[in-house]
Amino acid sequence: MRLLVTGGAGFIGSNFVHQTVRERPDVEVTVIDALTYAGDRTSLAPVADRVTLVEGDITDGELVDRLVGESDLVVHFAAESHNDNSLSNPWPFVQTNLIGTYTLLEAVRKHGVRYHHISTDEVYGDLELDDPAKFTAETPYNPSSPYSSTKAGSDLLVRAWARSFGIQATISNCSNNYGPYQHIEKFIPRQITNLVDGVKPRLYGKGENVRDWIHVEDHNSAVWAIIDQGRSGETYLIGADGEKNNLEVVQTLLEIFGFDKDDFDHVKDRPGHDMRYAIDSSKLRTELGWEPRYTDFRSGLEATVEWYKANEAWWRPAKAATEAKYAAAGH
Ligand code: NAD
Ligand code: TDX
Repeated sequence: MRLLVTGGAGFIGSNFVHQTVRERPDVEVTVIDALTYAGDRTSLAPVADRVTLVEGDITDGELVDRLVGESDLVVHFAAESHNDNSLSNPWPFVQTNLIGTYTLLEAVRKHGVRYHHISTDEVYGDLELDDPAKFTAETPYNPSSPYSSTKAGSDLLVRAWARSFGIQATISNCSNNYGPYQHIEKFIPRQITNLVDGVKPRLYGKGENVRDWIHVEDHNSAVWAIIDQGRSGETYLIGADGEKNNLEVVQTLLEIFGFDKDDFDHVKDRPGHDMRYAIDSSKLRTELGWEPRYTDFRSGLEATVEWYKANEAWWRPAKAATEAKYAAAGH
């Protein structure tokens, strides 16, 4: 099978490529990635001999048409993915998340190629801390930020292309991922790399916001379950019952590093900050028999800390600029 992975040099996409190469020797992998600040070709170095990396933009219609035409399956990870960036400059989010997805869908339609769309739980907006309901595939869309609204728009394009043009497509909406190769602008790797540098973790607001954490390997095994057995036109929510508030996460990291559990700073909150995400993944579990393997958050986090300690060469070049960006925004 010839597989085209968009955004395969980013966090989740590179882990997906690693997992695919490891577990599916019959799959030929091509990656298209624009290698933005968030993409890093060295994230694919361990599998370089098994993967073709094309440096290119998913809004480039000619290139996308050619690569999709040479594939049997497209898995679309490429996106502008960071909420804070979308608040300072929404334009690249509109460009990549909406126009990029449209460009892929047109090529998929023309060539009759199977398509899987990677999306986020943030399209559903947020929940109250004490809300008994979790997000399901029936929850109405209610995104808060330029990031989540452009992801929501891209999901709706996929649904329309499936219904109106009959493309073979599935969508997955996953909760917050953690694990190796995540850019250090994101919450967990930012705090890990701060702690390595002896800098206190930075908590937005009071730290009461809840995220539903899932290890990236579990996200990607669910994506393969959907590709293998999912029904075309359907949406599957991916989550591993990993709800934690941000304060708990910071305190677990402080404990892992052997520091005092109150040794963190509160910083300016994110405007429009979603309070809580929580995923009901029963459809995926019941229909497709998927189960997460990383069910102990603390040990998953310990392994992630070890990875960042062992791979400083991977993240160090981006650290000063990332922190300068946060300092300018008051975070
Ligand atoms: P990331 O920012 O780490 O990686 C994105 C990749 O896309 C990078 O390699 C970047 O170079 C590439 N890219 C960006 N614009 C491009 C363009 N125009 N053309 C080609 N390549 C381009 O993101 P991530 O955290 O790995 O997220 C991957 C996908 O998963 C996204 O669609 C995101 O919305 C979704 N998602 C992420 C999470 C999470 O917790 N990180 C959770 C649920 C869903
Ligand atoms: O320094 C920080 N301090 C802090 O308290 C940072 C960077 C974040 N936070 C908070 C904000 C959020 O409540 O931590 C939480 C997680 O923040 P992010 O890592 O920025 O993730 P989030 O905004 O929840 O979005 C993530 O999950 C859904 C991904 O970035 C998205 O791509 C995905 O769709």
